[in-house]
Amino acid sequence: MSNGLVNGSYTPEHCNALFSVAILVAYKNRQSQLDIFLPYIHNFLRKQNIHYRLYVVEQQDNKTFNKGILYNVGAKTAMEDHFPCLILHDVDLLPLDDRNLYACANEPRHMSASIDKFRFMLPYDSLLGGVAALKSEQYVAINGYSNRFLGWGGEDDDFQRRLLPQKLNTIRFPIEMSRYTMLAHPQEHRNVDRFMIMRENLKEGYEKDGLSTLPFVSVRISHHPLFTLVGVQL
Ligand code: BGN
Repeated sequence: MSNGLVNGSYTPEHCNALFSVAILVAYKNRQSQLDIFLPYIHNFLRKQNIHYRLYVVEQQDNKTFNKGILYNVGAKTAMEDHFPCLILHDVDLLPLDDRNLYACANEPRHMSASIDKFRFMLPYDSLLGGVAALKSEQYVAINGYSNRFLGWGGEDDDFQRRLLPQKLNTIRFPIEMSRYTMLAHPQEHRNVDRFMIMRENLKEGYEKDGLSTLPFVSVRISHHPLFTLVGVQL
């Protein structure tokens, strides 16, 4: 293909890429955002001279959105494809600074610290939601995402709390390099159970809920020029 993309995968032509990265977008029913996100992110990423593959992990049922299950399925798929680095990416966030390299560091990195919606300020220090990069081995070590959160809120904070027992810290690039714009959308319905689930998981330990306890879901992989579609039915 003339733009060098197959299945959402890109390899730079004129150099050997230093980084090999799987970008996972947990997605449900936001076609208008995906239509903006896909061309934008490919144009952004191809300037970075990295090898990457974009996976859209789509929840294809009428149940409430479960971002954690989608990320766990996406991470498994990317690891089967031997990607050592995962970038977990909201579909409504567009990076604004070319220096924000889409790659993994030694510690998990929160990439979207500065979003226009929050007036380019970090809302709270432990935030890891939005866009985050971590090594596949780190994702496995923290047992991935919780499978228990439905709808909006808390799942990313639960994910952040999983780092500490593994002696991992969140790192960030300087704030000016971490800028994003957020595509407008109506506020999602907040999950009223989120505080309870976070408390229970903290108390009971993260090995009981996550990648290792992923419930059975139907997964269907198909290939499109701009992305690999991982269709999931809960
Ligand atoms: C927080 C949400 C996150 C969300 C950020 C940014 C909760 C749990 C509270 C204990 N956390 O408030 O999920 O990513 O806002 O919007 O609701």
